[in-house]
Amino acid sequence: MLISGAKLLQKAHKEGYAVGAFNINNMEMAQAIFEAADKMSSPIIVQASEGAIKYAGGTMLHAIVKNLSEKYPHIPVALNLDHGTTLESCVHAIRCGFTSVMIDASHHPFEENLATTKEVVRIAHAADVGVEAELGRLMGIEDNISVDEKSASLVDPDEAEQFVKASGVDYLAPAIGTSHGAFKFKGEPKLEFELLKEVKRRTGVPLVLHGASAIPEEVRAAFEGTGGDLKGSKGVPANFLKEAIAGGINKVNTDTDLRIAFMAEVRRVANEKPSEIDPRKFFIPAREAVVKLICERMETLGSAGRI
Ligand code: PH4
Ligand code: ZN
Repeated sequence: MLISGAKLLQKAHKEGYAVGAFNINNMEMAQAIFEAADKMSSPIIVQASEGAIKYAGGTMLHAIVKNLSEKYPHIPVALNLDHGTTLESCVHAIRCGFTSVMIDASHHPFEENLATTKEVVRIAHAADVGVEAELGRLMGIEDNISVDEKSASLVDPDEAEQFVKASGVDYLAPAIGTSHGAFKFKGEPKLEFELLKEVKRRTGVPLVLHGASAIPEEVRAAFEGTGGDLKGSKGVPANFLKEAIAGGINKVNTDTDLRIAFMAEVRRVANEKPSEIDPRKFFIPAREAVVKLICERMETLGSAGRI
């Protein structure tokens, strides 16, 4: 059932687990996410970025998710706009039928971020749509960055408390040292767990971890085994994900892991059968690899068996 992201995440927040928010650009990824949710009896968030909407269309992506939610009516699912950059982008997603929107105005000054987020909240709540906002900037914490640079990129708990109260946002993404993509850390992985706990204590809302792909060794090896190059890639280790959930994370954004798992299989088939021309011969094993990865991730997140 397609429900509001706020409702879905309130349950996770009360019961202390996290829901995986998996990105889609096409039908196969959406099918894999629902199939894994069905296998693991897990709620899910399916999300589409502005890039995904540009690629496939908001009404198309909504139609795919709506269709799958009718095929699997027992699965609670929210469809989220990931990193909406403007009010107009959020309104467009709401018009397309999304049940959650992220307004990412975190690169603007605090007051501007707050004013835009407030306006999105006003419109979204009237349509029973949940709202996510972000504070701080997503970037890995590297040993060689200055203290000033580091604190400028991380969430400030005072601001988080004030922001959540004043905006009425339903869930918040605090920057605690993660970044998007396959290259998250130069040295050892490091996240600011104490800061996370402080933000949770001060805001009392569900929190979101962006850039949460783990890049499991077997998935990276499968990709590199086909001649792919992910040298130096490093994700968020599974035990860090668990610690983050214990610290208050309830939504875990995962895109890169899905892309690597999917493309490793596409590459394998292309290598093994150079004359293969049927897209289904590539996409069926690719979809299965994504199902496997998501099932394992649902165990780590504690969302398995929560339906
Ligand atoms: N996201 C995914 C952003 C995808 O423009 P685009 O479609 O490439 O954007 O919000 C994440 O937080 C994913 O984190 P990950 O890279 O660690 O999977
Ligand atoms: Zn993100």
